[in-house]
Amino acid sequence: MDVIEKVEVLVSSPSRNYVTLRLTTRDGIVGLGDATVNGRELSVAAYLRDHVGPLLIGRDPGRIEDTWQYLYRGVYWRRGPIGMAAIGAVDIALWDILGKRTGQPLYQLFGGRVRDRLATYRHAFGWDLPALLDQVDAHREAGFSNIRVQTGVPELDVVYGVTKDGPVYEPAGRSARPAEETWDAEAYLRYVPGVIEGVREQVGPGVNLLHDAHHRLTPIQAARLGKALEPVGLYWLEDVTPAEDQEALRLVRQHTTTPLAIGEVFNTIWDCQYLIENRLIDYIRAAVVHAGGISHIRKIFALAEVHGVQAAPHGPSDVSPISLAASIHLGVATHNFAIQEYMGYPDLVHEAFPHAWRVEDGHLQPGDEPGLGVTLTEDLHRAEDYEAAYLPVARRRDGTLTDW
Ligand code: CS2
Ligand code: MG
Repeated sequence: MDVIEKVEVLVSSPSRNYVTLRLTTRDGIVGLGDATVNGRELSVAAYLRDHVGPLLIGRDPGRIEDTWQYLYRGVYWRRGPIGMAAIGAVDIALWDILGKRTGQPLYQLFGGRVRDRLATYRHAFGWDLPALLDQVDAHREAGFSNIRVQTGVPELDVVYGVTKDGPVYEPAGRSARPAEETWDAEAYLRYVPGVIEGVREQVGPGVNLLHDAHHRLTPIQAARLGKALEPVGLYWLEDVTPAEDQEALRLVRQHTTTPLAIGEVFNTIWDCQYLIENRLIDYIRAAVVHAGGISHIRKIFALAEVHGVQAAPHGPSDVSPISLAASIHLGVATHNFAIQEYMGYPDLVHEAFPHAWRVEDGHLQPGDEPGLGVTLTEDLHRAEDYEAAYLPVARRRDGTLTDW
């Protein structure tokens, strides 16, 4: 029996912060896991270094499910983003080791392909309609037919997910404290439906359009938005209300046939259970890293399958190419996996995590390397490059803090 011999937690910043777990076995097999929680990187790193790592030494890397149960059920303090990302990283790394040991790409170990290629969606944003259309056109020219559209709001100075100038966007800004932004849901509701209608008019019916509201509306505002966007025929409307008020989505659903997606902040199947069993959503957006790794997210997808809900995991720049690899392998091998978000990465991130997965004809492919098919470029993972970076905080016009 092989055993886990070395546990390394790498905090690095090849242009943005990541936490990577590297397990090495006595036989010399290396498994990689992603443990990045945007804006809380050092907490997961400490959880892994101080509490999880020492427990892994000497364990059989082939006991993937038992290790998951040990790290989850064996601990009094369960759930939560930090602990679950740590468990997720271990689980992803153990699957990577299994793939390498057997010489198989992970999708083969999940039962083989159920589809030839995996649909993906890209991000387009612009402060106004012409700027947004430029990015939509660029994605279409590159062969993508699923596009998330986000726009500025003239009555506001900043809008999360949109820049006023420049085609590049990163959700977390480097600074010692989060930036503070002003948010006005009514101003947003007055403006955004018209812009998205403008995009639809321009692109015609053949392009799937998505939109993300980042948990910032009240239930009835969300219902209004869903209804207003019905003529556009959105692929989905994402995160309309705060994710913990799950009953809110019943109200939204009673008013609109616009498909609903939520779950990028969910950590376990129990966070998803109510929404899935009550069919209050159409797409579940949990990410492999944040929802306890491959073993656990497969159970979420299976529960979703029973209830006609489709899988569509989170895939922003803060989910590392390791997690994205795991998601793509699952994506080609899971029947109810609808689409994978691919926000894209700065060039340096691709260099820091050389990967077999690739974009091809507007779709994603996992590649055929054993395991995840991701390696690390050692000298781009330097601890000293880490710098605190935070998502912004939003307040209403009267100064009241608003939701994420
Ligand atoms: C967004 C993300 O990709 C998405 O759907 O909601 O940009 C999200 O805000 C960040 O990943 C937060 O870390
Ligand atoms: Mg989102």
